[in-house]
Amino acid sequence: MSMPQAKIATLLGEGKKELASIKDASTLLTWETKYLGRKSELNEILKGLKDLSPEEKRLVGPVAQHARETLTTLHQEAAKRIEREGVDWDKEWIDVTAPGERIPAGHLHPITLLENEIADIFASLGFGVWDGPELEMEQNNFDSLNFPKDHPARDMQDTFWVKQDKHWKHTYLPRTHTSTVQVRYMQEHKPPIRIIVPGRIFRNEATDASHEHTFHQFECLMVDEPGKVTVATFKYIAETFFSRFFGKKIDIRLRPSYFPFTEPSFEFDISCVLCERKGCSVCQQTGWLEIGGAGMVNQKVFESVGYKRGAYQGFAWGFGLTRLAMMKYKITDIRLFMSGDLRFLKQF
Ligand code: FA5
Repeated sequence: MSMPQAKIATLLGEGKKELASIKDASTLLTWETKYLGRKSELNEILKGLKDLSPEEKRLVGPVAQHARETLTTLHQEAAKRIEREGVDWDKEWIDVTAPGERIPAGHLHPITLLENEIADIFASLGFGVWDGPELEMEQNNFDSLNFPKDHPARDMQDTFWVKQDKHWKHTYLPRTHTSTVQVRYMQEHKPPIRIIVPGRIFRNEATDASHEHTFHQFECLMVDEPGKVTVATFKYIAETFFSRFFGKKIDIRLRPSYFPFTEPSFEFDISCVLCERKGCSVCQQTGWLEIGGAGMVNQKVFESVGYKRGAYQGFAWGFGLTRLAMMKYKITDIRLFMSGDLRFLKQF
């Protein structure tokens, strides 16, 4: 046997023998450098093949290659063995019966939860949910709802006016109530109508514990032929809704009021959910809580959406959804809802 073949056979034999007794990764690395590394004897032989005669090359080449492949395979097997043996099974056990770790996930905002709850109650009374844009035409927010041109609600105290673009055909504003959607809906649909409209609205107001500039309202509109939807229908629907919402019998009280888009108009109160009309600090000892405005839709509004005067009759009502949330969850500062404070939001 010529020199290189003998050397290769020795390397193969010694390599195998040493490998069998290696028990840790760093010794394995030293072994790899010695037998398979760039400066290893085997590599030197492989590099030297080019200087051999064709005859020698034919004899030595395959033997050297084979030795390299064999040592490489043995090295891989040893690496796996060492990894396996290196695991401390006493520490590395898994309790497959342990409960999983909860992945942090977001959830719906308390106002959205309430909107869904309210929509469910109204759905059971035959009402559908409708929506409208938050940036609205002055026409739909005021004119079609019979607000006079000089009505104080249009001035800077109540309305956020946005910078107008000269290409806009209409004057736009962030809507100041959800009653805009009454107009939009009736422009596109003929009675019978039974809809509710939850939505965000904007008012240029100084804020305090019970006033926000951005808050949620809730509109309800029911229209049909004359005589089918009356104030009594409104009272029944309102009482049924609030009793289901608060999970106890709630009474409704109407007080005369004024809204340009309803005639007659009323403010409505519900019996105090905390003291049941005995009088407490929340209802300021009156036994009643102010909750919203309502009335029979003004015939001028019907005319503005293209209905014939006298052809239909119905009621509309709107209430502060955020205020309702405060009552339901006993929250004393309205500003918490829009604060984005996770300590508050995580409680829902
Ligand atoms: C309206 O906005 C009428 N569009 C309601 C209506 C609809 C009347 C249909 C008749 C027919 P008002 O401005 O009163 O009305 O607001 C309604 C409710 O929104 C109030 O009762 C109150 O609960 C709530 N609200 C008003 N201003 C604020 C505020 N700054 N912060 C929080 N809630 C408010």
